Amino acid sequence: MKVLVIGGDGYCGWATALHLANKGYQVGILDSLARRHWDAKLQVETLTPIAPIQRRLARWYQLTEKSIDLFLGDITNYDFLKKALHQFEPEAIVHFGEQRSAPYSMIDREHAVFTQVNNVVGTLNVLYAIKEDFPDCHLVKLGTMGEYGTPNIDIEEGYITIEHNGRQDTLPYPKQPGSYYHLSKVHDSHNIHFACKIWGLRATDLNQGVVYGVKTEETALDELLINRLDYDGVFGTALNRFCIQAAIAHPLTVYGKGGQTRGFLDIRDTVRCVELAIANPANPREFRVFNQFTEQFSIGDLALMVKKAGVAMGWDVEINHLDNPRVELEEHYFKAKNTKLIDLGLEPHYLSDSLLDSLLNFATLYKDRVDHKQILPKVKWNR
Ligand code: NAD
Ligand code: USQ
Repeated sequence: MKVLVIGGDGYCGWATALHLANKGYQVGILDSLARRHWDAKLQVETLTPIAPIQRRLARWYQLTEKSIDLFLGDITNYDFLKKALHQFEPEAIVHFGEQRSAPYSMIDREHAVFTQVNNVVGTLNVLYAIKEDFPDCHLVKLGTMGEYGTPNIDIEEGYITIEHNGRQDTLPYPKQPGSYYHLSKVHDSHNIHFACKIWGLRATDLNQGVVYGVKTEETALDELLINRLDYDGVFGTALNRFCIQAAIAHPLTVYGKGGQTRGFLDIRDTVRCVELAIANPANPREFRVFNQFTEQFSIGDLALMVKKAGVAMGWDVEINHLDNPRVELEEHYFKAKNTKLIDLGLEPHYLSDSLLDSLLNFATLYKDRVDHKQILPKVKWNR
């Protein structure tokens, strides 16, 4: 089966493209390399030295003799997108290709507008291209658990059955996202749902939680295949940041009270979830939503777990509660369903002492590359 991975030079996309290629899928990567450019503009770098995409792919081919096609361009450019699709003729498209940082989207008006145009227009173009030329192609789109926000009731997988004035209906679950980035994902979900309804497209929205970890079976094969690992205050995410902070003896940066609770998953499960979604496609006209996370933790508890693992390695790990740069509930109810991917066969890697040890050891290997000035958060929600 031919699968096009949009955003295949990024953190989740690179690991997924190699995993699918390893599993025998014929894979193409489409990426604008915009993320490398945004990093350069912000003067931040991944902890790990990532090779240029062409070198990564050449090394992969040398090691495995499985070739991956490369399409360099931006999906907001419709002509480019159409040409790439005609060249590759995908049977499934995995769409990771968006601006994915909440802080980046909250820097100022320009970054908010850019994020929403890049994400919403890109996805709309993908929908139109599928509708016009590849109507049977299954779209697997990365959404986010943050689309739901933190409601005071259980979070369902995409839909909720409601009784109102004696009548009942099953409706999209209410959305209360916490940044202009998370809002862009809500807009995408609505657009994809609508396209499935009016044109009969088939799509799966993977509402993914926060991803942690760096090694997958394939990216660990060689240093040239190494994945990115972000630690800075804009693109770094909670657990990855805490492990790198511990490795350089920087106090862990818990924002506010630390009771913020989110769904989390190991990057080895990200690649497996996408594989499961592709292997079990949605039906025509179906807009399927899977909650893609394996465990939920509060940020404060994660910091304590990293501290414990660091102390066991003989390190001195401090936890700091910073003034929260975001506007979000710091203590709240959070209970989200995540059974659909398990029902399809996902066997989760749960966060364990051994994973934390390996992430801490990994961070130590590259700690000389850390720019300490990039650790503290600089973007505030309510400036
Ligand atoms: P990333 O920034 O590492 O990768 C995104 C890739 O998409 C980059 O290589 C970038 O160059 C490319 N891209 C962006 N806009 C593009 C465009 N218009 N045209 C072509 N390519 C474009 O991000 P990631 O962490 O790998 O996240 C991938 C997806 O998964 C995102 O949609 C994100 O919202 C979602 N997600 C990520 C996480 C996480 O913890 N990393 C959690 C939940 C959901
Ligand atoms: N947080 C801290 N300290 C830090 C970093 C974050 O306390 O140093 C807190 C944040 O305030 C927030 C929580 O940790 O309450 C998660 O923040 P994050 O930066 O790890 O993740 P988030 O901004 O939500 O975004 C990330 C990805 C995004 C994806 C999302 C999944 O960047 O692409 O959509 O995780 S979810 O959180 O489930 O919406």
